[in-house]
Amino acid sequence: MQFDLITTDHNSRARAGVLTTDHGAIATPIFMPVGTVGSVKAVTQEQLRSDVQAQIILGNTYHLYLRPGLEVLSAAGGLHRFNGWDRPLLTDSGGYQVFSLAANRKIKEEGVVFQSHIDGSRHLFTPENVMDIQRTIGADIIMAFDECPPYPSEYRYARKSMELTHRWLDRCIQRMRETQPAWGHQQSLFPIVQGSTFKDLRTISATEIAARECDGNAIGGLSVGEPEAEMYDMCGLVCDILPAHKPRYLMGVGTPWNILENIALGVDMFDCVMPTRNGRNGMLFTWQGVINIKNKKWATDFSPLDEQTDCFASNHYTRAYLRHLFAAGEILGMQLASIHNLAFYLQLVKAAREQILAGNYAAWKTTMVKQLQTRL
Ligand code: PRF
Repeated sequence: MQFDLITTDHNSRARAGVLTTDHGAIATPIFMPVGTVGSVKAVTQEQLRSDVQAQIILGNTYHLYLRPGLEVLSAAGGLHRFNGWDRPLLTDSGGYQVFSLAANRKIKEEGVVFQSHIDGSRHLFTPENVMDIQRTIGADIIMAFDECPPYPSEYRYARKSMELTHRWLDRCIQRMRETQPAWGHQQSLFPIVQGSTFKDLRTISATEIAARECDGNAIGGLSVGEPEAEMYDMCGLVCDILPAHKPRYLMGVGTPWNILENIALGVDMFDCVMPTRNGRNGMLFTWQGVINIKNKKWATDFSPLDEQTDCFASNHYTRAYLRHLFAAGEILGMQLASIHNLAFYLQLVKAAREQILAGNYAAWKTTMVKQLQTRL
């Protein structure tokens, strides 16, 4: 994997770059649609490719391991072959889902024992078997096994948890050295900075993570309920420590304005379920602000979903029609809202990149952050 920095903004820490994997290149900053079980909910691969113009999508180790399971994924030849996505893929390690979804989880030095949220069956995740599982799934970028402490966390707990995440990281790195990619293409391991909302812990964690000299680095444990200002403080502090010549990935963030603010702090990669999950609930993100399409006020609004988002959904359907689909409980409503929101997110980061290249990012961001939060 290779990362080429093209420009760093003069008035912020925003960067434009190109990340190259064996499945193709990714222009950064980038947003990665989430395909938890190997499917971006309600959106086909063709729509992702040509309409949304996704460059990389995410899968989850936790979900894929439980269903369809390694036997099927292995027989398929990895996730790329199984779901037909031939562009770059990233898998999260399960070090977050296991804490948010699984029942009766017990954290030990060895790893985490948990019960499946699907059938209650008992499993053990360790740094080693999570690397092995991600080898089998075959994503281009794979994540270290970490613990994401809840917000708020006590200082002592956050420190112990961070130290455990660092020890687990070294076991992940060791396992990667001992094993080979299963499907012929390279896989890069990204370690994850933790440390909750404590500046000294974030400093220690970012320094430790930077010292491992992996191909890229991630920031975890944010956007878990803390105030936005605290997320930006932590993210800025960590970005200033992580090496400039490696990509930085902020996990599970966020709203359109969160993304623009964190790009200004030096983040290159984002993922979030928000455009798809909120889309399925009737929330549309547009260049003018946020819309609840179920609202009566859209009943006879025959304008496009968003004049400024170029995608099949926005170009061919009106707000009034989409509201009707939601009111009638039609499945097409969820599909169109998901496609529109994802296309908007991808066009937003593309515009951010163009502004960085033009040297105008900081001023543009200030205007956009305000506009995007408008409730229409
Ligand atoms: N760790 C992992 N995945 C994540 C997170 C984390 O801390 C977050 C936190 N926002 C989202 N996804 N492994």
